[in-house]
Amino acid sequence: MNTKILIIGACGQIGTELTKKLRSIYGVDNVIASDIRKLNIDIVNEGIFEVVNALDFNQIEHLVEQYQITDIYLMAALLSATAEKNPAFAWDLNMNSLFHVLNLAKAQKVKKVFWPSSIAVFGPTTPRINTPQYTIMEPTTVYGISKQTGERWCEYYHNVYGVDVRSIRYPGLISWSTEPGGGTTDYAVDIYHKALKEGKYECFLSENTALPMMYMDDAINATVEIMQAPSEQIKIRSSYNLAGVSFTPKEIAAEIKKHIPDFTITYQPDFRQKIADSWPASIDDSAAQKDWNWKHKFDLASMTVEMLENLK
Ligand code: AKB
Repeated sequence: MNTKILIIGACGQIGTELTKKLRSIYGVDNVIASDIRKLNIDIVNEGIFEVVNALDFNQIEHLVEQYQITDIYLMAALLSATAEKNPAFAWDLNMNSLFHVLNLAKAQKVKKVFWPSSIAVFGPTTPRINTPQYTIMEPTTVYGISKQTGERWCEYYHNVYGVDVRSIRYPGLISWSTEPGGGTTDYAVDIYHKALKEGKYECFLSENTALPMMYMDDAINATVEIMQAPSEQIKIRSSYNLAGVSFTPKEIAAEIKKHIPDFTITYQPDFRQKIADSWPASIDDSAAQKDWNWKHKFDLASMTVEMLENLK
Protein backbone atom coordinates (compact mmCIF):
# COMPACT_ATOMS: atom_id res chain seq x y z
CA MET A 1 0.00 0.00 0.00
CA ASN A 2 1.34 3.45 -0.96
CA THR A 3 2.19 5.94 1.73
CA LYS A 4 -0.55 8.59 1.90
CA ILE A 5 0.11 11.34 4.39
CA LEU A 6 -2.12 13.78 6.24
CA ILE A 7 -0.40 16.71 7.94
CA ILE A 8 -2.58 18.47 10.51
CA GLY A 9 -1.27 21.96 11.29
CA ALA A 10 0.55 22.20 7.96
CA CYS A 11 0.67 26.02 7.93
CA GLY A 12 2.70 26.34 11.13
CA GLN A 13 6.46 26.75 11.57
CA ILE A 14 7.34 23.05 11.28
CA GLY A 15 4.30 21.98 9.22
CA THR A 16 5.18 24.23 6.28
CA GLU A 17 8.69 22.86 5.92
CA LEU A 18 7.61 19.31 6.63
CA THR A 19 4.91 19.44 3.95
CA LYS A 20 7.46 20.57 1.34
CA LYS A 21 9.91 17.86 2.31
CA LEU A 22 7.36 15.04 2.43
CA ARG A 23 5.92 16.10 -0.95
CA SER A 24 9.42 15.98 -2.43
CA ILE A 25 9.84 12.43 -1.12
CA TYR A 26 6.37 10.87 -1.55
CA GLY A 27 4.93 13.02 -4.36
CA VAL A 28 2.70 16.08 -4.20
CA ASP A 29 -0.57 14.11 -4.54
CA ASN A 30 0.34 11.78 -1.67
CA VAL A 31 0.71 14.48 0.97
CA ILE A 32 -2.49 16.22 2.08
CA ALA A 33 -1.84 19.47 3.93
CA SER A 34 -4.48 20.67 6.39
CA ASP A 35 -4.89 23.45 8.89
CA ILE A 36 -7.57 25.40 10.75
CA ARG A 37 -7.18 28.26 8.26
CA LYS A 38 -6.30 28.50 4.60
CA LEU A 39 -3.31 30.81 4.16
CA ASN A 40 -2.06 32.07 0.85
CA ILE A 41 1.26 30.23 1.02
CA ASP A 42 3.11 27.80 -1.29
CA ILE A 43 2.08 24.59 0.40
CA VAL A 44 -1.60 25.54 0.19
CA ASN A 45 -1.41 26.49 -3.47
CA GLU A 46 0.93 23.73 -4.67
CA GLY A 47 -0.95 20.61 -3.62
CA ILE A 48 -4.08 19.28 -1.93
CA PHE A 49 -5.12 21.41 1.03
CA GLU A 50 -8.07 20.90 3.38
CA VAL A 51 -9.39 23.11 6.15
CA VAL A 52 -9.67 20.95 9.28
CA ASN A 53 -10.18 21.57 12.96
CA ALA A 54 -7.78 19.32 14.89
CA LEU A 55 -10.42 19.09 17.64
CA ASP A 56 -13.04 17.63 15.31
CA PHE A 57 -12.67 13.84 15.21
CA ASN A 58 -15.26 13.43 12.46
CA GLN A 59 -13.52 15.87 10.14
CA ILE A 60 -10.19 14.09 10.56
CA GLU A 61 -11.77 10.66 10.13
CA HIS A 62 -13.51 11.86 6.98
CA LEU A 63 -10.22 13.04 5.45
CA VAL A 64 -8.53 9.77 6.41
CA GLU A 65 -11.23 7.82 4.58
CA GLN A 66 -11.49 10.17 1.61
CA TYR A 67 -7.75 10.09 0.86
CA GLN A 68 -6.99 6.60 2.26
CA ILE A 69 -4.43 8.06 4.61
CA THR A 70 -1.75 5.73 6.01
CA ASP A 71 0.35 8.19 8.06
CA ILE A 72 -0.69 11.22 10.12
CA TYR A 73 1.66 13.98 11.28
CA LEU A 74 -0.11 15.95 14.00
CA MET A 75 1.65 19.31 14.12
CA ALA A 76 -1.18 21.48 15.53
CA ALA A 77 -0.50 22.75 19.06
CA LEU A 78 -0.36 25.83 21.24
CA LEU A 79 3.29 26.51 22.16
CA SER A 80 4.71 27.47 25.55
CA ALA A 81 4.22 31.25 25.66
CA THR A 82 0.76 31.27 24.07
CA ALA A 83 -0.39 28.32 26.17
CA GLU A 84 0.36 30.22 29.39
CA LYS A 85 -2.11 32.89 28.26
CA ASN A 86 -4.86 30.40 27.47
CA PRO A 87 -4.28 27.28 29.58
CA ALA A 88 -7.70 25.67 29.16
CA PHE A 89 -7.69 25.91 25.38
CA ALA A 90 -4.04 24.80 25.22
CA TRP A 91 -4.86 21.69 27.21
CA ASP A 92 -7.93 20.98 25.08
CA LEU A 93 -6.11 21.39 21.77
CA ASN A 94 -2.83 19.71 22.70
CA MET A 95 -4.48 16.68 24.33
CA ASN A 96 -7.68 16.04 22.41
CA SER A 97 -6.15 16.37 18.95
CA LEU A 98 -3.67 13.70 20.04
CA PHE A 99 -6.44 11.40 21.29
CA HIS A 100 -8.28 11.76 17.99
CA VAL A 101 -5.26 10.68 16.01
CA LEU A 102 -4.25 7.89 18.40
CA ASN A 103 -7.82 6.56 18.35
CA LEU A 104 -7.82 6.48 14.54
CA ALA A 105 -4.62 4.44 14.69
CA LYS A 106 -6.07 2.19 17.40
CA ALA A 107 -9.06 1.54 15.11
CA GLN A 108 -6.49 0.67 12.39
CA LYS A 109 -7.71 3.45 10.11
CA VAL A 110 -4.12 4.72 9.84
CA LYS A 111 -0.84 2.84 10.21
CA LYS A 112 1.60 5.34 11.61
CA VAL A 113 1.45 8.52 13.67
CA PHE A 114 4.02 11.26 14.21
CA TRP A 115 3.45 13.52 17.19
CA PRO A 116 5.92 16.21 18.30
CA SER A 117 6.94 16.52 21.92
CA SER A 118 9.31 19.18 23.26
CA ILE A 119 12.12 19.99 25.68
CA ALA A 120 9.25 21.61 27.64
CA VAL A 121 8.52 18.17 29.17
CA PHE A 122 11.43 18.90 31.51
CA GLY A 123 11.25 21.23 34.49
CA PRO A 124 13.32 23.01 37.12
CA THR A 125 14.14 19.76 38.98
CA THR A 126 15.55 18.10 35.83
CA PRO A 127 19.37 18.05 35.48
CA ARG A 128 19.93 21.04 33.15
CA ILE A 129 23.17 20.11 31.42
CA ASN A 130 23.15 17.24 28.94
CA THR A 131 19.64 16.30 30.11
CA PRO A 132 19.30 12.49 29.87
CA GLN A 133 16.56 10.64 28.02
CA TYR A 134 15.23 9.23 31.29
CA THR A 135 15.27 11.68 34.18
CA ILE A 136 13.11 13.73 36.55
CA MET A 137 10.29 15.42 34.63
CA GLU A 138 8.28 18.01 36.53
CA PRO A 139 7.23 20.55 33.88
CA THR A 140 5.83 23.82 35.19
CA THR A 141 4.14 25.13 32.02
CA VAL A 142 0.76 24.12 30.59
CA TYR A 143 2.50 23.29 27.33
CA GLY A 144 5.08 21.12 29.11
CA ILE A 145 2.42 19.32 31.14
CA SER A 146 0.43 18.62 27.96
CA LYS A 147 3.50 17.29 26.15
CA GLN A 148 4.56 15.09 29.06
CA THR A 149 1.05 13.70 29.39
CA GLY A 150 0.92 13.19 25.62
CA GLU A 151 4.13 11.18 25.79
CA ARG A 152 2.63 8.89 28.41
CA TRP A 153 -0.45 8.32 26.23
CA CYS A 154 1.65 7.63 23.14
CA GLU A 155 3.58 4.95 25.01
CA TYR A 156 0.34 3.55 26.45
CA TYR A 157 -1.34 3.32 23.02
CA HIS A 158 1.75 1.58 21.67
CA ASN A 159 2.05 -0.90 24.54
CA VAL A 160 -1.64 -1.68 24.96
CA TYR A 161 -3.09 -1.27 21.46
CA GLY A 162 0.00 -1.75 19.27
CA VAL A 163 -0.22 1.77 17.79
CA ASP A 164 2.87 2.69 15.73
CA VAL A 165 3.42 6.17 17.13
CA ARG A 166 6.76 7.96 16.90
CA SER A 167 7.84 11.16 18.57
CA ILE A 168 10.70 13.61 19.06
CA ARG A 169 11.27 16.17 21.81
CA TYR A 170 12.02 19.16 19.60
CA PRO A 171 14.32 21.86 20.93
CA GLY A 172 13.78 25.49 19.80
CA LEU A 173 13.60 25.48 16.00
CA ILE A 174 15.19 28.08 13.76
CA SER A 175 14.21 28.65 10.17
CA TRP A 176 14.38 31.52 7.68
CA SER A 177 11.32 30.60 5.63
CA THR A 178 8.74 30.25 8.39
CA GLU A 179 8.00 32.28 11.50
CA PRO A 180 7.69 30.60 14.90
CA GLY A 181 4.33 30.82 16.62
CA GLY A 182 4.28 31.71 20.28
CA GLY A 183 7.21 29.86 21.83
CA THR A 184 9.89 30.80 24.36
CA THR A 185 12.67 30.03 21.89
CA ASP A 186 11.24 32.40 19.22
CA TYR A 187 13.86 35.06 19.97
CA ALA A 188 16.46 32.99 18.12
CA VAL A 189 14.53 33.52 14.86
CA ASP A 190 13.48 37.12 15.52
CA ILE A 191 17.04 38.17 16.22
CA TYR A 192 18.14 37.42 12.63
CA HIS A 193 15.20 39.35 11.13
CA LYS A 194 15.84 42.40 13.33
CA ALA A 195 19.63 42.23 12.86
CA LEU A 196 19.16 42.56 9.10
CA LYS A 197 16.31 45.09 9.21
CA GLU A 198 17.26 47.32 12.12
CA GLY A 199 20.79 46.37 13.16
CA LYS A 200 19.62 45.91 16.74
CA TYR A 201 17.51 43.58 18.85
CA GLU A 202 15.85 43.71 22.27
CA CYS A 203 15.83 40.19 23.67
CA PHE A 204 13.08 38.95 25.99
CA LEU A 205 15.51 36.53 27.66
CA SER A 206 18.60 37.46 29.67
CA GLU A 207 22.04 37.26 28.07
CA ASN A 208 23.22 34.00 29.66
CA THR A 209 20.07 31.92 29.18
CA ALA A 210 21.32 28.79 27.40
CA LEU A 211 18.68 26.72 25.60
CA PRO A 212 18.77 23.73 23.25
CA MET A 213 18.10 24.80 19.65
CA MET A 214 18.15 23.29 16.17
CA TYR A 215 18.20 24.47 12.57
CA MET A 216 14.96 23.53 10.81
CA ASP A 217 16.66 21.39 8.14
CA ASP A 218 18.00 19.13 10.89
CA ALA A 219 14.60 18.95 12.59
CA ILE A 220 12.86 18.02 9.34
CA ASN A 221 15.47 15.37 8.55
CA ALA A 222 15.04 13.90 12.04
CA THR A 223 11.27 13.77 11.56
CA VAL A 224 11.57 12.00 8.22
CA GLU A 225 14.24 9.62 9.52
CA ILE A 226 12.33 8.52 12.62
CA MET A 227 9.22 7.90 10.50
CA GLN A 228 11.14 5.91 7.88
CA ALA A 229 13.04 3.75 10.39
CA PRO A 230 11.90 0.11 10.69
CA SER A 231 9.45 -0.21 13.56
CA GLU A 232 11.72 -2.50 15.60
CA GLN A 233 14.40 0.22 15.71
CA ILE A 234 12.02 2.61 17.48
CA LYS A 235 12.57 1.40 21.02
CA ILE A 236 11.19 4.50 22.76
CA ARG A 237 7.49 5.10 22.19
CA SER A 238 7.09 8.09 24.49
CA SER A 239 9.48 10.52 22.77
CA TYR A 240 13.17 10.78 21.86
CA ASN A 241 15.54 13.49 23.12
CA LEU A 242 16.99 15.35 20.14
CA ALA A 243 19.98 17.68 20.29
CA GLY A 244 21.33 20.23 17.86
CA VAL A 245 23.14 23.26 19.23
CA SER A 246 22.91 25.02 22.58
CA PHE A 247 23.61 28.73 22.92
CA THR A 248 22.74 31.86 24.89
CA PRO A 249 21.40 35.16 23.49
CA LYS A 250 24.87 36.61 24.06
CA GLU A 251 26.49 33.86 22.00
CA ILE A 252 24.09 34.12 19.05
CA ALA A 253 24.52 37.91 19.08
CA ALA A 254 28.32 37.49 18.95
CA GLU A 255 27.94 35.14 15.97
CA ILE A 256 25.70 37.63 14.14
CA LYS A 257 28.22 40.40 14.84
CA LYS A 258 30.80 38.49 12.81
CA HIS A 259 28.60 39.21 9.76
CA ILE A 260 26.99 42.51 10.84
CA PRO A 261 29.66 44.27 12.92
CA ASP A 262 27.36 47.14 14.01
CA PHE A 263 24.69 44.82 15.38
CA THR A 264 23.73 45.54 19.00
CA ILE A 265 21.61 43.62 21.49
CA THR A 266 19.84 44.72 24.68
CA TYR A 267 18.01 42.56 27.22
CA GLN A 268 14.55 43.06 28.64
CA PRO A 269 13.48 39.71 30.15
CA ASP A 270 9.69 39.17 30.39
CA PHE A 271 7.46 36.29 31.56
CA ARG A 272 9.22 33.93 29.14
CA GLN A 273 12.42 34.12 31.22
CA LYS A 274 10.81 31.97 33.91
CA ILE A 275 9.82 29.38 31.32
CA ALA A 276 13.33 29.32 29.84
CA ASP A 277 14.86 28.99 33.32
CA SER A 278 12.83 25.83 33.89
CA TRP A 279 14.13 24.14 30.72
CA PRO A 280 17.38 22.28 29.98
CA ALA A 281 20.45 24.10 28.68
CA SER A 282 21.61 21.13 26.62
CA ILE A 283 20.32 17.67 25.71
CA ASP A 284 21.76 14.15 25.58
CA ASP A 285 20.34 12.46 22.48
CA SER A 286 22.44 9.30 22.51
CA ALA A 287 19.32 7.08 22.43
CA ALA A 288 18.20 8.61 19.10
CA GLN A 289 21.76 8.28 17.77
CA LYS A 290 21.89 4.62 18.75
CA ASP A 291 18.36 3.51 17.78
CA TRP A 292 17.84 5.25 14.41
CA ASN A 293 21.28 6.72 13.62
CA TRP A 294 20.33 10.33 14.28
CA LYS A 295 23.01 12.98 13.77
CA HIS A 296 22.57 16.75 13.43
CA LYS A 297 24.50 18.75 10.84
CA PHE A 298 24.19 22.45 11.69
CA ASP A 299 26.08 24.30 14.40
CA LEU A 300 25.67 27.96 15.43
CA ALA A 301 28.16 29.23 12.83
CA SER A 302 26.74 27.35 9.82
CA MET A 303 23.15 28.09 10.87
CA THR A 304 23.93 31.82 11.13
CA VAL A 305 25.42 31.87 7.64
CA GLU A 306 22.30 30.13 6.23
CA MET A 307 19.89 32.38 8.10
CA LEU A 308 21.54 35.64 7.08
CA GLU A 309 22.12 34.57 3.46
CA ASN A 310 18.52 33.47 2.98
CA LEU A 311 16.87 36.35 4.84
CA LYS A 312 18.79 38.95 2.84
C1 AKB B 1 8.55 26.73 22.55
O1 AKB B 1 9.43 27.57 22.77
O2 AKB B 1 7.47 26.68 23.13
C2 AKB B 1 8.84 25.67 21.51
C3 AKB B 1 9.38 24.42 22.12
C4 AKB B 1 10.74 24.42 22.70
O3 AKB B 1 8.72 23.43 22.14
N1 AKB B 1 9.73 26.17 20.53
